[in-house]
Amino acid sequence: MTDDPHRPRYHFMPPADWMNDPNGPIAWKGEYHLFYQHNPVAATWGTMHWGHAKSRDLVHWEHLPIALSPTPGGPDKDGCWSGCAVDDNGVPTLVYTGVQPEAQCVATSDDGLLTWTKHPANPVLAGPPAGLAVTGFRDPCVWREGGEWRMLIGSGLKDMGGTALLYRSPDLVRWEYMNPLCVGNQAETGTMWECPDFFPLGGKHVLLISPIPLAKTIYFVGEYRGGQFHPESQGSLDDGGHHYAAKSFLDAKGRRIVWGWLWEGRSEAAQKAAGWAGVMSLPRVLTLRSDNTLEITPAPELRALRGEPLQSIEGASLEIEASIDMPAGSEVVLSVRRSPDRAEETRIVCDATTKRLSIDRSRSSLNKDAGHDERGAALELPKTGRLDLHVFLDHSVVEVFGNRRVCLTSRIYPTRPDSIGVALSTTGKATAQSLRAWPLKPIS
Ligand code: DQQ
Repeated sequence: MTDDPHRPRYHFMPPADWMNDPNGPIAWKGEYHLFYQHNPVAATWGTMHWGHAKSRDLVHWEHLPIALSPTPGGPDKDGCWSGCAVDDNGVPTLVYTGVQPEAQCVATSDDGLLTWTKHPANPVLAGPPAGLAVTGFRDPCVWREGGEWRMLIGSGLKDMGGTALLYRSPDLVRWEYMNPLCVGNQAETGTMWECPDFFPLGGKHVLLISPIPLAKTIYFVGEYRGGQFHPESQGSLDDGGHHYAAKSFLDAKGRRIVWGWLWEGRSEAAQKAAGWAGVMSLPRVLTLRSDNTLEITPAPELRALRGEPLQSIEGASLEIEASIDMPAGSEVVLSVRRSPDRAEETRIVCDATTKRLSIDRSRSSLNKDAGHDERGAALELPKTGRLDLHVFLDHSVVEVFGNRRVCLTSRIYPTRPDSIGVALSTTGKATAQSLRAWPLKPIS
């Protein structure tokens, strides 16, 4: 696989086969542990296990044995689906969804998170509250509150909209239903909220959800009072069309760090032929801005991957930072993975007139099997007109951060070995104030 031109070099992924959602990130005794939805026998979604890796710096990872596998005849016989990890008074504990039917299960470790014992009372929560017509019941998010545990389960109320059901427990085993944390309007935020993630940030609370059928992670910022969440603003964690099921944790420095699953943008046949599918996004640090939106920045630890700054910028594994002044009427195009004749190129475009940042894959690959769409999001430039673009290229992954507000992550599969060019062009009175780039080192 080291010769595979599309396999990322510095994004986390399993050694082989399939990965989807990040699960249960947790800081434990000076190390970070990350679990993930994993099919260890094929590069396609299948019976779910929890893969496992650990890191000291959020960047370099050591693969560990699979943490959870389905138990024949058990409540997770058809798969160990997404969930979280908590510290239960010194005992590392995973809370996850067993299928089928969807039911919540618990597992603990007494050897430093290496092997896991499933609780004899599993499923600790066998099904949704009686009488509630729900569209799903999965992906527990657990935290400590007022001397008790609280848990959210991703769900939806039939004919109404997505929701997250709130529970309480003294011991992670006996759960009592409280109420829906909040309920969305299905015309706007879908019929079922997968992978809810809920945490305090900057004096407010943030709820992340991955709504069916919107296929992206939405965030709400609001007030959490009396077991109810009152959203005050809403945004997208990423609008590139390839980032889903985001899961966060609080690191040892008190930072809120989030990962998302980057799905492939090519056919299942191509995934099988490659022998792998699914990549983890870079770790992103979330902070709250005074306007109730999230500031999203790549974790500064990633700077450890930088080689010497490039004088002549080209490559498939790069970090690029560009600061551009964009007066009214101007446009900037950063073209990456570009062949000399431009038969292949991926265009990152900021238009000061339409106030939009976008990523255009219409010519990303000569291979018709690869995705060719254009995705974007509104980006209101500050009064200064300054655009700060931060771009990470890692073979088939492109992650774009615009003014630390808008993220666009996409997947590209250029076919030509000379599709490594980078070019910055401006129209109108836009001026590039700086353009810097580094080759990034592989993590394994
Ligand atoms: N993936 C998991 C589910 C979750 C979905 C199954 C989101 O638990 O709802 O692999 O991608």
